[in-house]
Amino acid sequence: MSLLTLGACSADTGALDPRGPAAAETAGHWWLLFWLGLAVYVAVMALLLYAIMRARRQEDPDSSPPIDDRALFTVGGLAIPLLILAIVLGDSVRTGQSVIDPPDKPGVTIEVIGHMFWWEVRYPDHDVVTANEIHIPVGVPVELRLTSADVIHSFWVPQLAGKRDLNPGKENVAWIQADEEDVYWGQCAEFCGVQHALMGKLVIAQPEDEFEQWIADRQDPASEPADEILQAGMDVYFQAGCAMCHGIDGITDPDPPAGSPGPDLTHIGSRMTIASAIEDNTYGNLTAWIVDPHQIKPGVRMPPTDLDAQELDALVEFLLSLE
Ligand code: HEC
Ligand SMILES: [Cu+2]
Repeated sequence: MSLLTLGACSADTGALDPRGPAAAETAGHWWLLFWLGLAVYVAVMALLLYAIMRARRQEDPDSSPPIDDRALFTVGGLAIPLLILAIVLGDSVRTGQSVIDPPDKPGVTIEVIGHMFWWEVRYPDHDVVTANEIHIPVGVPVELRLTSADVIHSFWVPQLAGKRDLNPGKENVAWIQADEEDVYWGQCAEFCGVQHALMGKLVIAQPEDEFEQWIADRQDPASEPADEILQAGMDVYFQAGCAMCHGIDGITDPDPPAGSPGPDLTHIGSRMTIASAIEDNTYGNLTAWIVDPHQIKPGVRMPPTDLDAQELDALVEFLLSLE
């Protein structure tokens, strides 16, 4: 597995380095809990120290003036904890509300369908299908419609928003917004099987015009390969059974419907990563993946292949030509 892809993201990918409104609210709540917890800890430790010193200083502890038990109980045991709990409850209700509703009308709607162990990504208003790399325009709320094709998964891009489950047969709606252009790393956050830990994704936040261009490029179907090697690669693609699980718009017909077994490969050549964002999309990685994906993600739902070097080369060239 290569961590090179993570190099493309910002160094800190955690929830405490928020880059969107929902994540900022959540981080704010986290800091409130942290500072309150720290204050209570320091106060309790100070009292403990005070008690120890006081007992040591006196030869006969019973001679010291009695502590006013009632005041200690009402203030320290009741009033202060109630106040702290009220603050925490109030802020957690407020945070909960603000992460549920987007600040504005969503700019784009994206359907995300969880699979063992990758993410199907569809832009229903634009007729675009892709996988694992979710492009969004920067600065606008993006509506996510989340479902699953098999077991429960959970959508989590820590710098943009909290987690939200993808359930089979029931749609959950969530929203994300990125305030800065960047590539944000995400992970499946609900244990879904052997390769759960390698079920990553990238959210690529781009300026509006670049995003529109990306969408427009993705709407073009692939065209029949012109050159001989690519043509041979396409033949291998069909002979090796890849088309049973993977659609290539314009080449495999009919295009597989939502929930199909493998990621759409119409524009695989232009993706940065493969295998749900865990490897860079290079000739070498792609070749190794096709030879035996189980070397990279044991238990993955794609079979190994038995192609000779020439067939493999043509197949990989063909896939990389699909931009
Ligand atoms: C039985 C169904 C099935 C068959 C047949 C199959 N694949 Fe896959 N393929 C998958 C699944 C499932 C994944 C997603 C794996 C993951 O990341 O968990 C995948 C992933 C891939 C990816 C990475 C895509 C991405 O965006 O991450 C490529 C490329 C790929 N397959 C190419 C091929 C080729 C070429 C063949 C034919 C030699 C083939 N596959 C045959 C199911 C299949
Ligand atoms: Cu998962």
